[in-house]
Amino acid sequence: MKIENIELRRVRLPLVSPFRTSFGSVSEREALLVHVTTADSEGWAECAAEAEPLYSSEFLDGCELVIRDHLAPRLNAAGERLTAERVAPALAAVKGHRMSKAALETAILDAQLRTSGVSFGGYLGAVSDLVPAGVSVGIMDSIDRLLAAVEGYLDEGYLRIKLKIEPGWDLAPVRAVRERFGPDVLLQVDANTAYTLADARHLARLDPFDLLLIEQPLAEDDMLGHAALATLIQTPVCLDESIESARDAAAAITFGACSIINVKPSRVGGYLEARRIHDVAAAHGVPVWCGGMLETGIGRAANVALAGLPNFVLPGDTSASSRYYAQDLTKPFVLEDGHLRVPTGPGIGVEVLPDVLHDLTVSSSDIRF
Ligand code: NPQ
Ligand code: MG
Repeated sequence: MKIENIELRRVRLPLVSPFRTSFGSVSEREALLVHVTTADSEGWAECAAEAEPLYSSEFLDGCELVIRDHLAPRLNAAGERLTAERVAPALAAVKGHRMSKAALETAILDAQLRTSGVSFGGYLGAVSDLVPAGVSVGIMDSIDRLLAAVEGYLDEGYLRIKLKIEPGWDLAPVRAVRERFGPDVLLQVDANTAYTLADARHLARLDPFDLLLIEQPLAEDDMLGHAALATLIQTPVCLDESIESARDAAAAITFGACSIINVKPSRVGGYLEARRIHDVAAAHGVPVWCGGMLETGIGRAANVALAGLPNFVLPGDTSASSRYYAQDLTKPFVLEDGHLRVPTGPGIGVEVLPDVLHDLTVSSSDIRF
C-alpha cells in the first residue's frame, strides 16, 4: 500500500471524573490520533502515551517528534511494498518508542483491513462476539466515596472490579469492598509500581481477601523482585509495565515473575506483538487479559477485538465509553449484560464522528509522503 499522508491530531477529552493512580491524577485525556490516508483507503489509531511520562517513558510531545522525524521517514522509504506486517521490521532500527510504533502500525492495519473488508477481530483471530468488561477504579479521598463508586459500577453490570492502590491506600479499601460486596465479586488491585520488595510482608496482608491478582506491584525493571515476591504472597502476580514484548513475556513466565499478564497493545508496540504475547502465554498455560489506557472509541474498538482471542480468559479494563467520557469520538461502546460487543465491520469497525472530532481537536499537522 502506498501511504499518501499521515495526519497527527491532538485531541482533548474531559473525563467524567478525575482518575487517580499511584503515579498521578488526570481530569482530561489528551490523546494523539494518527490518521493514515492511502490511495483507496484511510486508517485511524491513537497513541496511548500521556502528556507526561509518568506511566512509562513515552509522552505525547515526544511521540509526535519521533513519529515525524524518525518513524514516518522509514515508512516512506519502504514505499509501495509497505503492509501492516512490514511496519515493525521497517521501524526496528529505532529503539523503543513502542507506543508511537503501535499507533502507526495500527492505523496502517486499519487502512489495510478496510481495503480488504476484514475486521480486526477476524484478522487477529477473535473467537468471541462479546467480551466480559471490568472496570478500573481510581484512588479516592475516602472509603465512602470508593464504595459508592464501586456500587455504581456493579449496578451498571461490570463483571470485575480493579482497585488502584498505593502505600496508604491498599488494605483498607480492599477490606471495605470485600466486606460490603461479598466474596463473589471478582476483585483485583493495580499498584503501578508503587511498592518495593521490602513491602512483601505488607502485601501478604492482602492474601485473605482472595484477589484475582495484584498487578505490577514493583518497578517495571524489577523482574527479580517480582519473582521473589511471588513466592512470598498468595495473591497471583500480574505484570503490566514490565512486559514490553513477547520476549519479555517468555522471560517473566520462565522466571516465575508473573502468572498472569495484562496485554496492552500500545505498550508492546502494536496488535501483532500483542497477539504474540497472547500466544506465548497460552503455550505456557498463563492467562491474559486486555488492559486499557483510557482509549477513545478508536483504540477501544481494536482492544475489544483483541480481547476476543481465546486466551483472554479474565475480564479486561475494556470498559464502556461512559466509564471515562460523556462524549466519545465514536459511537459509544455500551455494556450489554456486562459485556462489550466485538465490532464486525472492516478494520476497527467504528467511525470517527466528524463534528466531535472537530470540537475536541487541539492541533493537527500533516506528514506528506
Ligand atoms: C493501568 N490503566 O492498567 C492503566 C494505567 C493508566 C485503566 O488502570 C491517562 C492515560 C491516564 C493513560 C491512567 C487503567 C492513565 C493512563 C492510568 C493509564 O495501569
Ligand atoms: Mg496496570
